[in-house]
Amino acid sequence: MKRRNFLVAGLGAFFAGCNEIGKSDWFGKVVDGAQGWHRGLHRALGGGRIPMAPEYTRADLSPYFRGNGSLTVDTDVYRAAEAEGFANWRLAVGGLVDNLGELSMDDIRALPQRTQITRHDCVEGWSAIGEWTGPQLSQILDAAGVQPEANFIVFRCADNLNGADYYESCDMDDAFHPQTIIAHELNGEPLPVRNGAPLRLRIERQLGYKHAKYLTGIEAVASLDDIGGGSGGYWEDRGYQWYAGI
Ligand SMILES: Nc1nc2c(c(=O)[nH]1)N[C@H]1C(S)=C(S)[C@@H](COP(=O)(O)O)O[C@H]1N2
Ligand SMILES: [Mo]
Repeated sequence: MKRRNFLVAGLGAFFAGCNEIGKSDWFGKVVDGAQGWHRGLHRALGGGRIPMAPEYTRADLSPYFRGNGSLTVDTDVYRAAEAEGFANWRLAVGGLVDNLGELSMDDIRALPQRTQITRHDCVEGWSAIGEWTGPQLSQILDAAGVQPEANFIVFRCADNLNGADYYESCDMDDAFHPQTIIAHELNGEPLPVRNGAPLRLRIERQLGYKHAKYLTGIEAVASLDDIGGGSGGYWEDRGYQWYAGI
């Protein structure tokens, strides 16, 4: 069965909207019209200020953003994808959503983009400041239509460490947080392989291991019990905290 590409329809509305009522009007309608989780989050926060991670300036950028953990993906599929510049990479969107689908790299780049300069803190004792660009995860989740039973978003990765697939997860507050983005650029360039090419999560209020690299899919789920080792992430299954707040 061919999966419906829900975002193409969404973007069609976007471009039609530009002609008819102007881009900002359309965007305003989408924001006003946010349903379900998105609206719930704003209600839960009382419409007040959302706690944000600090952002920095270009003068603060680390000269080199090192890689950590997996530095590439040791599979033929990944090597072939790298050889073609990740032109045919797909991000699957599934689980408890109304519109299952797959986003192409063009779909990801066609969404409204957010750029943020943030500090990455790894529990191994190093930090680096980088400029990340990509669509907010909330844009993708709103297009997908997260069902009310969903409590978490799971992030699937292409790499396998010592026999276990790397994965991560977060709650809906972080999933819909404005600084949670699916990054495809670091410092204005496509993501280097060591930093998770072609797509990686940035979830700025949490520690380094939450920032899943080599993303292949996102899934809305009710419970984390049946995923991986049941603790919500590769490192969590090995004893690290699930909520890794900075
Ligand atoms: N898929 C995947 N994501 C991952 C890792 C990994 O090994 N595989 N390592 C994590 C850890 S511990 C850190 S500190 C950051 C490192 O990101 P960087 O390689 O861009 O420095 O990625 C995180 N995300
Ligand atoms: Mo880390």
